Amino acid sequence: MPANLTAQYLKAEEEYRRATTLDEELACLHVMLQEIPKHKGTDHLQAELKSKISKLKKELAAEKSSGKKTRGLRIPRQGAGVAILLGAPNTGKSQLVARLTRATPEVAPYPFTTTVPAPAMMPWADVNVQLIDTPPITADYMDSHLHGLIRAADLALLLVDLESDNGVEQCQDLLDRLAQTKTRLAAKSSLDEEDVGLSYTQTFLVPNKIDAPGAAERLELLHELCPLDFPEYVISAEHGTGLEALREAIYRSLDVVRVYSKLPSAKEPDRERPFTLRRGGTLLELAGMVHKDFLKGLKFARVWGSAVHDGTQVKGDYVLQDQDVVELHM
Ligand SMILES: Nc1nc2c(ncn2[C@@H]2O[C@H](COP(=O)(O)OP(=O)(O)OP(=O)(O)O)[C@@H](O)[C@H]2O)c(=O)[nH]1
Ligand SMILES: [Mg+2]
Repeated sequence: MPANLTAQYLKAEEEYRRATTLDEELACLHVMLQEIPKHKGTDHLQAELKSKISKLKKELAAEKSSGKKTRGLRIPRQGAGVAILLGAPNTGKSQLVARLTRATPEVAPYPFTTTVPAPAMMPWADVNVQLIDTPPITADYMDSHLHGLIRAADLALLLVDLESDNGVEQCQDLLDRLAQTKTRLAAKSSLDEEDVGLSYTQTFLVPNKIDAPGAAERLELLHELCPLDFPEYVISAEHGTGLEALREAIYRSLDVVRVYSKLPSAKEPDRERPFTLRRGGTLLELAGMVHKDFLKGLKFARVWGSAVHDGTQVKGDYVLQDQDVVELHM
């Protein structure tokens, strides 16, 4: 039965997916439990939420008493959003990170070169997107930190090796491996309506090494043997083919808007460092990002942008548009 979840519930659910601390997770779960429509169709989900909350509370208590983090690696979110690279050994994950960012991860023709997940920043126009390079996933190996990182990512890039005859099989192995867990890949991000532990992360299929002999035939084979409904970006990380289209698509997938803040005394906004908000984000959310005092004391803002006349006064519920210039007033 469809649960008819409210907008507030879905927002909390999205924040839950992105939470980077146990406290944040707990706060989101509380909102979800409060917001969930209370009827028969959601009994199961309500019970799930309650058991998650009690588990988290125990975990938090354990952290406090031991002074140690119980969860593994958490990479702090930076930039407009996070894309995690996934793939079998040698698919070119590190090569792609090296191409799209200034990072210099080790790239080598043998498997298991990368041993720990590592973040790097990918520039796009005037913003940055965090990319996470990862150790490979095989039929019998998956780094235990990856579940949390995949779940918290806005996007996964699933790389496939078009140079190797095993590329398609290895891709299938990876998907099978994830299918045994509660961290899965999908065309769109969501949490399962029945089981809040089960999360789906929006994924692009990224067949790599299209420059290699026989790559086009292997790509066809991939489509035949492993049909996926993910958007596809065929690339050569080494030669640079398709990388700018991929870079742009990664940014677009985040569905954020850029907003430039301006001091009332200044003629021009700070163009160097836009704030990024999820599309649909309001002035009040921006105010909270700029400073918590603005969140409390915001009277109005003046906006220069595509949706309003220059300098229009708006209130906290104004929905920000890409490239708006905003002058906050307390
Ligand atoms: N021909 C070709 N080779 C590539 C391409 N991208 C990467 N390679 C080569 O593939 C090999 C593996 O690249 P890596 O970037 O180390 O692969 P990885 O997925 O990070 O590997 P692990 O860290 O072991 O999981 C290296 O020898 C790269 O030079 C490409 O577009 N074309
Ligand atoms: Mg690597």
